[in-house]
Amino acid sequence: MKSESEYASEYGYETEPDDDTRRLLLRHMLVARGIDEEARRLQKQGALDLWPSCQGQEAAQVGSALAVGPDPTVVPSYREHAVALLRGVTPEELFSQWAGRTFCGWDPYRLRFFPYTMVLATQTLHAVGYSIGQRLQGREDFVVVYIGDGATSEGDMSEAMNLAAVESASVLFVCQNNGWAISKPAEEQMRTSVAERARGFGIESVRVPGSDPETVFSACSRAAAHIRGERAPYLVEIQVGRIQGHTTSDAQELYRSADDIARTRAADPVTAYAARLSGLGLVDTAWFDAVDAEVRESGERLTKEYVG
Ligand SMILES: Cc1ncc(C[n+]2csc(CCOP(=O)(O)OP(=O)(O)O)c2C)c(N)n1
Ligand SMILES: [Mg+2]
Repeated sequence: MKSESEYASEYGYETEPDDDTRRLLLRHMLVARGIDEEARRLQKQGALDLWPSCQGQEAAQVGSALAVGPDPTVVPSYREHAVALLRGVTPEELFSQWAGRTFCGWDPYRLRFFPYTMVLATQTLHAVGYSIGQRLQGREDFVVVYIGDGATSEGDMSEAMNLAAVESASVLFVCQNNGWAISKPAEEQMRTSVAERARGFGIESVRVPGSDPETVFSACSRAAAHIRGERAPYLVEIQVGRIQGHTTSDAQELYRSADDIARTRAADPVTAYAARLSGLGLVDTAWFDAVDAEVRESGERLTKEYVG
């Protein structure tokens, strides 16, 4: 069997991001953070019904989405706003669902980004079925499905992993383990890592920290090369921190220690990566100002639309 790096070179994958990709990683992380903040503000003003923040999970989402590129179909859960924006969903399209204006908001066929699902883990079966269907139609690209740690406790996830393994479906499972299912800590939900559980089903897997987008990018690039080379599923478990509560209506300080929340905020992947690329001289003040201006313009547009 070939090594993952052999697959990577055969399929033209970069497993280490170059400098342009590094800037792109940071840019998408900053945009996602800015749009997330705008959504939280609008929800507090009653313009959105609910908002599950992705703050703290930007490195995991942007690193994985950039690594797999634009071709695979992405099947999200409900918190993958950074992936949505990267795939070309506009902030307006993204917010319209959370304002109750539409069931989806974007064109899932054109963007190859499925509608969000609120029913935990159902999307894993949709993803495996879609992948098998694609293969039957002679279309071979793979499917990326996102899932949270808590949702892996649903039977659907076990069925999906087993089906993917026996059918050798080209599916990349990306589990963002933020340590919480609303107020239930992950360590009270499982005795092994999600990555280890996947191996029990016969799926190759890896567990990586989600604090650095480059680590995630490399892991997912290798996973993508493996899936394309072996025509078999793969699971990447990414350990992330949840900076905000479960949604805007959750008061996490009621069940989470102040120390734990402070530690997660201090390890913010967006500020850490911004500092790192600045330190390397890859971005400067003018670069940050341009990204800020773009985010501010979107924010003003959205405020005008929703608040007037
Ligand atoms: C089938 C089902 N059961 C319960 C819920 C209620 N619920 C919504 S989110 C959630 C926790 C999910 O946690 P996790 O999968 O870790 O995702 P996270 O919100 O942390 O990203 C629960 C129990 C649901 N939406 N669907
Ligand atoms: Mg969780």
